[in-house]
Amino acid sequence: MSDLVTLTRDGDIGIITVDNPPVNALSPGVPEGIAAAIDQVVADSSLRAAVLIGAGRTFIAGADIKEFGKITSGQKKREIGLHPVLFKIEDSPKPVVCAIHGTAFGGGLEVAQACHYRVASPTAQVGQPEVKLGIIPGAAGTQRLPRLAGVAKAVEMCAFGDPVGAADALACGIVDRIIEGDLLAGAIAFAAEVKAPRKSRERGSKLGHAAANEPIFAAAREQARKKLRGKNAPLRAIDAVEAATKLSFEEGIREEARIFEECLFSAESKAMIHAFFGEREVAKIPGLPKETATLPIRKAAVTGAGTMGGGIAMAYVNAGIPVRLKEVSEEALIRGLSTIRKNYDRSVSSGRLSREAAEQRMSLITPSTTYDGFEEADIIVEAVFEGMQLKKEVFTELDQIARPDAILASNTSTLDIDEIASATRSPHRVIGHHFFSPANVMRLLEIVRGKESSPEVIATSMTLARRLAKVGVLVGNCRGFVGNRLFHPYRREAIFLVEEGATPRQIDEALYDFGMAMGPLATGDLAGLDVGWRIRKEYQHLEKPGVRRALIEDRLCELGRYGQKTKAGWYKYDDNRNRMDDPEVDRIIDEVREELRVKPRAISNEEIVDRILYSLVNEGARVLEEGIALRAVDIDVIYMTGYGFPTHRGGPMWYAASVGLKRVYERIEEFERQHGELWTPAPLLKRLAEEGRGFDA
Ligand code: T1G
Ligand code: NAD
Repeated sequence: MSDLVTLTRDGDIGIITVDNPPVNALSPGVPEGIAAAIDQVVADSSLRAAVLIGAGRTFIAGADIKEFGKITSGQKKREIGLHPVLFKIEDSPKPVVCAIHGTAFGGGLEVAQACHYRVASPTAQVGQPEVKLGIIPGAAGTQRLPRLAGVAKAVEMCAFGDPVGAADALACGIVDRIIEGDLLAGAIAFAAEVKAPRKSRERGSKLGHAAANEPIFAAAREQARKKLRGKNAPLRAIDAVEAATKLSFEEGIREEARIFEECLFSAESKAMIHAFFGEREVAKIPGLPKETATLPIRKAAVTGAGTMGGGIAMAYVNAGIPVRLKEVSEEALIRGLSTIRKNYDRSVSSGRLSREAAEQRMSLITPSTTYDGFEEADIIVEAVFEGMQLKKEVFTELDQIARPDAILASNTSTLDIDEIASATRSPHRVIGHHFFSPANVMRLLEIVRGKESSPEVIATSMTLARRLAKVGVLVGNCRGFVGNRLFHPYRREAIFLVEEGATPRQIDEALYDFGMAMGPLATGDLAGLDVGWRIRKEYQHLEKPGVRRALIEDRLCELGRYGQKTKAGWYKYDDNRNRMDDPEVDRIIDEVREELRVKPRAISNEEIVDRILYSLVNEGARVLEEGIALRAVDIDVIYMTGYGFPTHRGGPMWYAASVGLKRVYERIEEFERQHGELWTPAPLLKRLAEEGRGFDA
């Protein structure tokens, strides 16, 4: 037996413990260890049953995802998988009880399903999240789960991949008992009670019949196409569960294996596995030791309760951290609070939150028009209008009021963090915390280090991001940091393409079809076109004379068309924020084209996607070169968690590498010949294209 799996005993019950930190993944040696332990239990006449449990913080969290890359790159042959050990467990003549705490995910839940009984701690979660990696369950999860939990539940779990809590798992038949208190003791007691094994694969009563199942599969496919647009694995997972209702168990697992293999070698899966590890990689900061001290964050304060300030306050109280929320006037405060209230009411009415929880969170917000109580805060986040002078005034005030060890964070989208910090006596505690709209929803937190930001303030910010259920990405200080700096050429090219002949709807639909959550122009309307307009005016003096500038959006703002907040921007909006084409915009576009003496031309969607994405990638190569972004994967994570870039495309830099940097470089050179110096290729991109390498390789 490997040292990853041990067998001990309690009376006549064998205890099989999987101990493969950090998450007991089914790495090489673990399945073999479990199989050996089962053999020993079966052979040992003094043992009448066994309990399978995980050591540490969780049960088995799935197959070892790191092994997949080795298989798809041909480094390692795909073995026969988990089936032999699962059959060994299921065919054991002695009952095997699985004890679940933490997470039983993917292959972990499939191992649990092969056990004869499952007990769980009240906080345990079970799930088949494989589709979040662009694959489907590959160890009979799509075959045993419908037999245990019914077809509808199995489809929901396998196609959407979200975890299920212990109580729900008990209700639908996945778990047989919830164990309060000591899980191992409860599992041993349960094992002592059960008389005989019970094979999940032979429990066909919940498989239903074709007529009843048809509408379940149809509804799931429709929902998957809508909610997981562009992703193939969810649809294939539904196919596999459907196979379970039509084929024998043996035929079903063969069909599942065929689909699994097809998905595993797909670009979608490689991109989503890149995204999975990427979200973990960005938390590792070269040169910032793991043991760097972090400051306790028990109380927070926010200045400005506008679009962002309100959402930031919600992010804090959602994490249980009380917030003081300051505005300039009662009127502005009431406006900010009512937006927060509306957001919570929406969560309650959609069932995502209980009324009680909503009230509890609202009670953690202390509204104010003064800085009273700010001296108690461990962190103060500034979210006032985007203007350097105002920000510096506010930071000078905060520097006077705040406790000397409190962190001062700015939510600026573009402004120089070092200049803001220069308005204080303690720049070491100033840092950028750039949330994304809506701040209580978007997962990204771009953490902008100033040249004086201390290691403790950086480490605290990275840890705090996790606590706020955000993905913290550390970036350097420059105009627009990483996200918005790359977003600038991304949106600029979109507007140029309109000036040259495309319509706003064509632009947005081309990027939407590519997989973006929303097109670049509609996104502008959502965030507020005035934010970008203020920034362009703030930096006008830095613009290189003679270099082409996008005009239409400034024209829209000059007419007060700020987007959704004014019900008119690139589109017009009804009270329910439904987007409609606006002939007034067409008139403005024609007017600008005339001024520019541009004869509109037909533009292909391929050119639209290439120009808009490659302008971003080119700028991405520059921020990498400058060290503003630590790794290309950081840029990918920023765009997938903050800008609606599709995870099945892996992020802009991964996407470019999957197209081939040589091809991307040649296309950019082409655009440079057509459109001039705005398309000068980044030296890094040129070098990597010539060397035939990827970004982080
Ligand atoms: N394989 C390899 N490494 C893993 C891993 C896995 N399954 N899960 C986590 N890690 C690493 C992770 O990269 C990080 O490493 C460390 O563990 C801690 O993770 C046959 C084919 C379990 C909820 O999709 O959802 O089974 O950065 O920071 O926030 O059908 O990890 O420290 O070096 O995320 O407490 C299906 C994936 C696999 C679950 C814990 N299973 N994991 O969250 O810690 S496919 C999954 C998670 C499969 C079968 C198929 C989470 C977690 P490092 P962490 P956490
Ligand atoms: P907003 O106009 O919606 O809100 C700004 C609020 O600040 C207003 O309610 C105003 O009354 C208040 N305010 C102004 N001066 C103040 C002061 N001295 N003390 C307290 N409150 C004051 O703007 P917003 O969109 O929330 O942007 C706020 C900041 O967040 C800006 O720096 C912006 O660049 C940044 N940001 C915006 C977005 C976005 O999508 N809107 C995204 C990320 C970052």
